[in-house]
Amino acid sequence: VTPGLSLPEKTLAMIKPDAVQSNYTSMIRQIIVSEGFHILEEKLAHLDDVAAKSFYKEHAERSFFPSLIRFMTSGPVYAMILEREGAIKKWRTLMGPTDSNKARVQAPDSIRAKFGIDGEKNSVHGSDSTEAAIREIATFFRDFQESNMDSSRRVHEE
Ligand code: RTP
Ligand code: MG
Repeated sequence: VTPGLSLPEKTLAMIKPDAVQSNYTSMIRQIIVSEGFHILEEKLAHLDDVAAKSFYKEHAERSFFPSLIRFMTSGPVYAMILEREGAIKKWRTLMGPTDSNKARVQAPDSIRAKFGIDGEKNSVHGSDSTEAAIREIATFFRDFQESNMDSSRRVHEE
């Protein structure tokens, strides 16, 4: 490992329907940029039932799943591909704990503390692994190739 050389990483960030509806998109976007993330792609989208169920399929058996799907299809979302060193973990830290009320106690500077409503309507989503980031980026940005995910691989392929 070369000291000081850190590879950029990509993650999928999404502003959820509660925050888009409340016109928080540009404020959240500004925080993301000021925290050193580059926004490579961004778009407004409206998930239908099939897309929302597929996106959160890991939670299909949970009691909150039907409510989560109703919420996630209730209005437009704003999806972004973020890039920076350690993007996956750093974006989840900036989001804060899942429950917005817990976030206001444990991480008052986090986005969920500032913009979330409760344990479901929590303003933002972030991929939780490299595999999830690849899958979730492909959900919103079909043209974005998997080979672009890892810049070290890209360098070797060129
Ligand atoms: P996300 O996937 O949206 O980034 O959130 P997360 O990793 O922090 O939380 P996760 O456990 O993956 O839950 C996904 C989303 O489901 C809703 N949820 N509701 N009512 C509840 O108990 C409950 N628990 C989770 C939230 O919208 C959460 O972000
Ligand atoms: Mg999650």
